[in-house]
Amino acid sequence: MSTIDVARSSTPLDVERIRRDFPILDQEVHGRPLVYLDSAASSQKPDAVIEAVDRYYRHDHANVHRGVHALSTRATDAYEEARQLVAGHIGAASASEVVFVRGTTEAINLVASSWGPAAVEEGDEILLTRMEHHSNLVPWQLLAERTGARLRFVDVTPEGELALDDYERLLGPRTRLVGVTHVSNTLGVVNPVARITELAHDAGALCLVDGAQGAPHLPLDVGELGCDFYALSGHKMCGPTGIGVLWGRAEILAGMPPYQGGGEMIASVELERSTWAEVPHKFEAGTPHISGAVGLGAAIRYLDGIGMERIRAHERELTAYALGRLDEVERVHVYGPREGRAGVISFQYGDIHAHDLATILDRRGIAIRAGHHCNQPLMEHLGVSATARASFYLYNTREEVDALVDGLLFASDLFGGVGEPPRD
Ligand code: C6P
Repeated sequence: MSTIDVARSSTPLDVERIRRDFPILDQEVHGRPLVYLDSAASSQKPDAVIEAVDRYYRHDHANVHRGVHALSTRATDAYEEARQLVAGHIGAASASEVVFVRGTTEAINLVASSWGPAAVEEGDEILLTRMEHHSNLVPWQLLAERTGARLRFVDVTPEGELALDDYERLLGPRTRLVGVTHVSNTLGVVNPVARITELAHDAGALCLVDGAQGAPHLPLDVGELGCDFYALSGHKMCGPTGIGVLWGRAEILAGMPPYQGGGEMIASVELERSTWAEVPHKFEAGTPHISGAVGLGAAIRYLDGIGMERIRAHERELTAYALGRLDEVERVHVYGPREGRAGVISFQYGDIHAHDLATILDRRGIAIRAGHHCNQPLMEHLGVSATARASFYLYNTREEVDALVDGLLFASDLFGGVGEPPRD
């Protein structure tokens, strides 16, 4: 890194400038300025992404890898350039390790459906954690039903971190795969996936990382993490919906059978049998989401232009500020650790139901999420059915955190005070 790069990487974000890149943020909701605190569900999109998709459809659209005409060549180039951008952004050894899918959910289903039946036998174990999103639970339940494999679950500590001692205890000679979220979408905890992978490999298992909440917010290098698969969703990192990535180590992807059959994924087809294209095309049956990939490429250019270290630093600072402000409000109970967390804060506010709270805040223009966050087993572990959740991204400000806190106090007044939060 040059001195200029070092200085740049530590320069705080000019958030007011960044906010001007996101046209949707400049609006009123129920007569108040929008305060968007739901980026963990889906992030907003900068002009650069909206314009890239618009430009693609206005000038370059045709099907990819099929035509020799100019538009098809341009569309193919744009699609494959997006793959290169993703590869560079996540530290992949080669763009051919980047498979375009619909999102994290499809990426994990791909691995469970393709790698799973070929690699997992009755009595083998898939080791997951109690903080996994349903997307990193249900595909493995389906695999376990098909194969007779056993699912095991690493515990979560009372502080909301992964219990690494429990992890080491559960890893064993029958463990075939460890599936872990990089960042919990409820607890906000950033899991030590490099260490988790190292231990998985020592036990002879592969490691799949659910990066839905990691990739948008953390500098990423899959080589450094050492994992075998990394799944991410474009729509949570400033890109369009319906596009995401499965990254896999080349030799593992090469050994996996296709996930879906159809055009584009074949080398040759006879009536009774076919041979497969090379990775990644083997896993991209049918016409792909070309404009989505183009938009994701633009999102990555945008994020890299700002710098993931700076985005992470901004979110750290904002999260610390938000935790401090929430501490000032009596009867707020925050889930997850104080330190080393991402910009996701799940909480209870007294005995106000999370859905009521989210509705009251919405009337003040504040968007938070309420519910189980597709984390039902974790909710059960926490002893609640739902939490309220505020989540931040590069465009959020301290003033928005203040608006959230004011909104909580308003809700308390509305109810004539709040009772004790449910205890975990
Ligand atoms: N979490 C949330 O509000 P998809 O839907 O495929 O883009 O992402 C699924 C997914 C997988 N893993 C984690 C850790 C996630 O947080 C998500 C999506 C959203 O928390 C919607 S439930």
